[in-house]
Amino acid sequence: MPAAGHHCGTVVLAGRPNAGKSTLLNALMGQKLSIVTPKAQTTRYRILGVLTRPEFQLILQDTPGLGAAGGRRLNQSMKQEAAAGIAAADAAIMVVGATRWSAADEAVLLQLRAAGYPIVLAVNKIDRVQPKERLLPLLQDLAERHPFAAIVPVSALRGENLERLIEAVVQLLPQAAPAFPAEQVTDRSERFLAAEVIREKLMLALHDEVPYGIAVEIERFEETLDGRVEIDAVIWVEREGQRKIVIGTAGERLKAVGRDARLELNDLLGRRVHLSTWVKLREGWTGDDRLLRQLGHEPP
Ligand SMILES: Nc1nc2c(ncn2[C@@H]2O[C@H](COP(=O)(O)OP(=O)(O)OP(=O)(O)O)[C@@H](O)[C@H]2O)c(=O)[nH]1
Ligand SMILES: [Mg+2]
Repeated sequence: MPAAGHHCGTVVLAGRPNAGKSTLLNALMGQKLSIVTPKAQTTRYRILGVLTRPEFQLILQDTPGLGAAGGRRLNQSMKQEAAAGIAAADAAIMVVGATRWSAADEAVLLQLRAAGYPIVLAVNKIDRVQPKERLLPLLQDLAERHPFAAIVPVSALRGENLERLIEAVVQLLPQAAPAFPAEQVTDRSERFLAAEVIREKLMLALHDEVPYGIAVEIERFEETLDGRVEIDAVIWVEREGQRKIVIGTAGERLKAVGRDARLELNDLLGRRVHLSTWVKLREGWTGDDRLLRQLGHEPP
């Protein structure tokens, strides 16, 4: 296909933890690809969403939140994932909350500026601002911080103003032929998405430090002849105490997590899912490069 008039390029979604990057990716795509929880540092991996329309192919890259504290190898790997996502892009959507500019936002902007490409600022969670006039002073303040290519107030949660955001970024993309087949929506496998859905349900069910000490690994992902999918998942925990918490009294918590995950996977995969889970202890895995690599991380 000739590239004339057709735009294609990669736009990284970058921002501090919890700004709403993954919610925005899913909303722009019109389907859930990246997991979302109210807890900071939910996203650990980069994930692409490929939005294809006749005039453009917008390759969106979700990244882990930037500026999280902590020197553990897992955190370093997340930071590296975000940096690699920023390096590989043609432009950025910087996601901030519609409250106030923080030191963490400033750090993200510095990192994006160094990339040297245009930045569109998505001011997210505007559904929380009432009355709407209260946004104006914030938008003025934001406009003075950087010559953003555009500043677009949005609500990823409610799907507000997303077409304007798409228009603003598509303009910035190079003229090029599509990089992905039109029917491809992500670079990630069903196996990866399944592990992430299970991790999301775990993170939602767990509190304090526990969500940060768990990881999910799919050991078996098999389609049966009658069209079901059988999934064996290992839930890694860092400490013996975490195993007990994940399993819960009489196994109740793990059972509920498994049910929630299975229901969502039925929809996601469009097939009946049979899910088996095992909770296993690997002391200090968040600092163990070998297990991190096994889990698809790339510790620096
Ligand atoms: N009210 C409101 N909440 C939102 C909006 N967008 C996201 N959220 C909520 O903000 C929380 C964090 O959303 P995520 O999409 O996981 O944020 P993230 O930036 O991907 O976070 P990390 O992956 O941890 O860096 C979730 O509870 C979302 O439901 C929005 O437009 N309005
Ligand atoms: Mg996220």
